[in-house]
Amino acid sequence: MPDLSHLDWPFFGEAQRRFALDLARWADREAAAHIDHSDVDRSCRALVRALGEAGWLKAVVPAAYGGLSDRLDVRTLCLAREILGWNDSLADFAFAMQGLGSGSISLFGSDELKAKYLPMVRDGRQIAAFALSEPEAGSDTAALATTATRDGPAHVRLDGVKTWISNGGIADHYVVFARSGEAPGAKGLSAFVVDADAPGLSIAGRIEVIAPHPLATLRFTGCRVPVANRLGAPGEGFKVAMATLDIFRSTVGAAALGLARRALDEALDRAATRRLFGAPLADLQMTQAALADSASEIDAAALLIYRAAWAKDQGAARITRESSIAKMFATEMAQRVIDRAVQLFGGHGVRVGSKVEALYREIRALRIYEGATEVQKVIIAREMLKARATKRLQAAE
Ligand code: COS
Repeated sequence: MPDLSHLDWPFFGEAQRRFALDLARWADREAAAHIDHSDVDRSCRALVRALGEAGWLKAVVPAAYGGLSDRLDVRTLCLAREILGWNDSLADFAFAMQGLGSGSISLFGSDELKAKYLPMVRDGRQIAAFALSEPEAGSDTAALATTATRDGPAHVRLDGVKTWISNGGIADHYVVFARSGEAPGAKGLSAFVVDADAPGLSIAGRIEVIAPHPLATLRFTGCRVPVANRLGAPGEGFKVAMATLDIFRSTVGAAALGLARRALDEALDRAATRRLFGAPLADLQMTQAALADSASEIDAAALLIYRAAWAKDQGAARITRESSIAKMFATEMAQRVIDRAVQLFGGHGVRVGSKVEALYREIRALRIYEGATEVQKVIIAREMLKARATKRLQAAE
């Protein structure tokens, strides 16, 4: 089990503490039985089903649809990803995608869409996905080119290509962002829920990555979607994407935190048990420095993540700056912590099949997806500059 002593921090209430402890025990007992890293499709299907049946996916939907709390509780989402990430990154992936692929529905969907999709997502009977990135629009969301054209009174036609879509190929629905043309750039996008079996939607290819998980390129060719499947108002798609990412970026930081904690646990075991120069590795001050640096950075990241999550749960309209800081710091920190752990393991650290070798591959994508570190820097700086400009304007009035 991971160290959960931070549950004593004042960020958490009794419900979150209980959820975290119960989930950690469940993951310890149950998760491994569903995971085979050489067959990620089957594993992810099995994990989603198991997480749903055990009730953990209640954390990704609001209470009105069988969830745990009235609004998505970001601290609970973060705790879940931290704990599952510590356990196995595929378990974290399966949980996280149910959240990201349904978060926009919870936040912006009509009552009908929520009633149709959220209970199935919660029970693990519907695999969810989020389709934003395109071959020519990854970091620059406002440049996306997939089009949504009106097709009769009640439908739109989607045409274009989406890529790097997690759960692509196994998802039952995709939340798709497309250019609906109300205005240029960010003001002319809309979001739609598209069922995986919609005519005109096909899997153009699967993508292999260094830490395998279901990932694909999707092609939309005259894919007909009911207008009623739109999330939010016409032209509001950019806001739908950003508001969803505001929540889930903190949770990416939490997953990185889980991977880092696991690396530190592995490093501590190694330092305490490996002997060299006639003494435990842990007696060398260079080892102690590595362990101390990792522990300090882990605590700092945890404080940033749960600060962002807590702020949203207290009712903050936006946590753009806080969640970007948390995501950037935690993912970069985890890469450093895992790298130190690999170093302490020596040759065993790069041996295929060792835990730290897997962590070394698994952490890398977290510094890129849901906004690369460089994008987070842009967002953080802009938020500060915007705040300064607003303050000056108010002072001048
Ligand atoms: N919540 C709600 N609204 C938001 C928002 C947020 N977090 N962020 C921006 N908006 C609003 C803005 O307020 C603005 O509306 P107004 O003009 O009415 O104020 C509008 O959306 C456009 O915002 P902005 O001018 O910042 O748009 P940009 O195109 O300049 O955005 C960034 C640039 C980098 C911020 C954006 O493209 C981004 O986050 N990119 C990364 C996307 C990503 O994570 N990709 C990975 C794929 S997902 S796995």
